[in-house]
Amino acid sequence: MSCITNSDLPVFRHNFNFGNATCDTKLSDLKHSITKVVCPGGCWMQHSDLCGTDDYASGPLCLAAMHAGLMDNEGGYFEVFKSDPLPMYNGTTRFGVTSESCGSTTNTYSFLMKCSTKGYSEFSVTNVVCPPGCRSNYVCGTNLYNSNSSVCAAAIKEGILTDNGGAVTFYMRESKETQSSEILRSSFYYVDENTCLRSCQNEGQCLSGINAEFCSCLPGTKGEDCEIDIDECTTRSHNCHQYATCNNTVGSFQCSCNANYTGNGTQCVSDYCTQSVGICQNGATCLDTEISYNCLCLDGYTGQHCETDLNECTSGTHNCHQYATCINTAGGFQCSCNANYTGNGTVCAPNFCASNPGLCQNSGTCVDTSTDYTCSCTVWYTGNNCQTVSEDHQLTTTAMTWTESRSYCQSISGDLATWGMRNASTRNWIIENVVRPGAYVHYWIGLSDIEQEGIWKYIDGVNATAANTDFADGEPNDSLGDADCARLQRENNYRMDDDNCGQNYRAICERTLN
Ligand SMILES: [Ca+2]
Ligand SMILES: [Ca+2]
Ligand SMILES: [Ca+2]
Ligand SMILES: [Ca+2]
Repeated sequence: MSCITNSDLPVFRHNFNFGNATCDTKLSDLKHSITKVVCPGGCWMQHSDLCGTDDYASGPLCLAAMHAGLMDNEGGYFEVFKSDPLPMYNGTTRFGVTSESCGSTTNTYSFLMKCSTKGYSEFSVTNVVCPPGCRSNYVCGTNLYNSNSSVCAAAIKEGILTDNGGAVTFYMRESKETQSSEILRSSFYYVDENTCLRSCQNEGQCLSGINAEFCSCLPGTKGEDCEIDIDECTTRSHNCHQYATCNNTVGSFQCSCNANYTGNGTQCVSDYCTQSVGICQNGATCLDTEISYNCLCLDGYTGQHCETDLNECTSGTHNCHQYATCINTAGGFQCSCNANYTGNGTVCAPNFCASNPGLCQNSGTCVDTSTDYTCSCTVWYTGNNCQTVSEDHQLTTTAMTWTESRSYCQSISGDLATWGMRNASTRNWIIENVVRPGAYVHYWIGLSDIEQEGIWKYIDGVNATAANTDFADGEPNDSLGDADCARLQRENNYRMDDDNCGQNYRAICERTLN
């Protein structure tokens, strides 16, 4: 008979305790070789499927105990043993309970210990009474016995029982190979009272048997002396977080959160932002996510890490005025009013006049408009910038003194006529085209002898001569002794004469040459 290895054994559930039965509990509900049972009262019934006498194949557990004489209908405590099946079972009536006959079945249940009863109990310490004649029953192991072994035959082999039978006590030894499961494999041994001397490693507990000592290993270790560390990391029996690294240690393991995560190893949360200061650029806010991080960019930046400046000028997100130029900057933009415009860039107003001194020529007045500018020209000039002469001479429309007339001519950016009077052909042109259409007799011009009597001088500083001045015959004659201002007087033609400056006449105003 080959020895069944420990790993072939059925699993043994630590903490499983069948202690409390009900009247409905069947013999076939028993999972283990030796079970301690407490039955309630009132389980008697007249008809049932109870089969067998002393050895039972099937039926209610508590009713079988009554048939076996272990308790009455008040209930009670007893042990029930599983052993090898019989060829057939006979029915009888005992203690008021009737059982049937039946053929062979998988297990035999008995309240009397059998030689084939296996050392397999849910209790760590179990007392049994072995019948005689168990020496040849199945045994696997030495000192420490596979739980498939006959508990009585093992006791005989151990030397604490003869083939005559008797009471023995055995101990379960649980082989705790894993931390994560309650499913444990089992074996049993017999104890002596001597001190346990075996050196168990890794804090394993020494168990003292009759002829040997054993190590009961802590979770995380295995082996005869608990010398083998279980690598929880490679056997995947660790509980490290998915973002943690498992590090095997002797007897245990450690979980440490991966880079950029923080926690105790079984719980790890993203911690990128704290551990990677500055990963979000340009003043961005870093936000941890479950597996990574996000950068919340300030306005004006874009990109995963906010590393890219947003070009507001090309993307059209700027607010520069139509008369401004957009200038992209890192993190923003600037608006600069174009040449000839002034303002803050988002509002720009025309500023042509101040930006361009002399824009309007010839004493023209510059006025900015909503879009550009206009020039308001003197009467002598025209054109967008007053650059073109429009006329050289103009008659006053009101008769005034010589001085008043001169003031008027000066008020329209001219003066009384001088240069136009000194050139004969020009003078004649003025007479034919400017003076005659006015059709008055007298017109003041810019010539007088106010500074020095008898010395006639134009108001632009040029002295009058016979060549440049066309006084009428016999003039000037200073009539009444106070004729100091010159005028044109119509006879056949217009010629010059002197007259009292206080007379009210019209006058010829003239464009002042630059
Ligand atoms: Ca380990
Ligand atoms: Ca920008
Ligand atoms: Ca005079
Ligand atoms: Ca005169």
